[in-house]
Amino acid sequence: MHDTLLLVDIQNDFLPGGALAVPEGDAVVPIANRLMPHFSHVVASQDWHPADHGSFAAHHPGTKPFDIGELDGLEQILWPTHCVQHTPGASFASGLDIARIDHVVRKGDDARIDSYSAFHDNGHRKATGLADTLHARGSRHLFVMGLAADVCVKFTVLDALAEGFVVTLITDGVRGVDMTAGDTDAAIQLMHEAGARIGTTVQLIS
Ligand code: VGL
Ligand code: ZN
Repeated sequence: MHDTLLLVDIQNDFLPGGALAVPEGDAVVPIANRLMPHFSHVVASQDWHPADHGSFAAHHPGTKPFDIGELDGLEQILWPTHCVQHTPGASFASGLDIARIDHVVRKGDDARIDSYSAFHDNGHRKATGLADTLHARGSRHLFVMGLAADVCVKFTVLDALAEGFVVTLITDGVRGVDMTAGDTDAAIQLMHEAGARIGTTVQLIS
């Protein structure tokens, strides 16, 4: 058994057909299902925004999704309205075997604060509590996969390394938004340079 699998934002809105669809985002669902039985702990993050969340372009007159704007003094990519609390888009992907998830961390639930990382909001103002939960359980090695590689997975991995966890990025288990071509490859390179190990599903289950 491996230590802890961290599933980042595998939610309907990030799958094809969703409000903020990640190309091939649905490909990570069977990979997560295949991996979960091989881990002692499975933790999932969930992007969980109120309808009036300040990251939504709809709340910034004169802007459109993917423009750069501002939120509470921080530069903010303005996103399509996504992962609104209690809507189907915010639910875990329909095919995901959620019975195997033993802890869920919700983020982005304050309208004035966005949180890409599962550990901290973007301004590093407040911890989500995930690091404490994992430390309390004795988790030391996190295996990270999910969506989106170049947004929430990237910041989650960088924070996990900063929190002192050993981190393995499961490369076939991530897909990126690629707002600019090459963003996903650059994100994987950055995570690796920051100290993340690189692994694949086949390596982990054989
Ligand atoms: C995400 C953009 C906005 C993600 C969340 O899960 O990668 N991306 N909110
Ligand atoms: Zn979001």
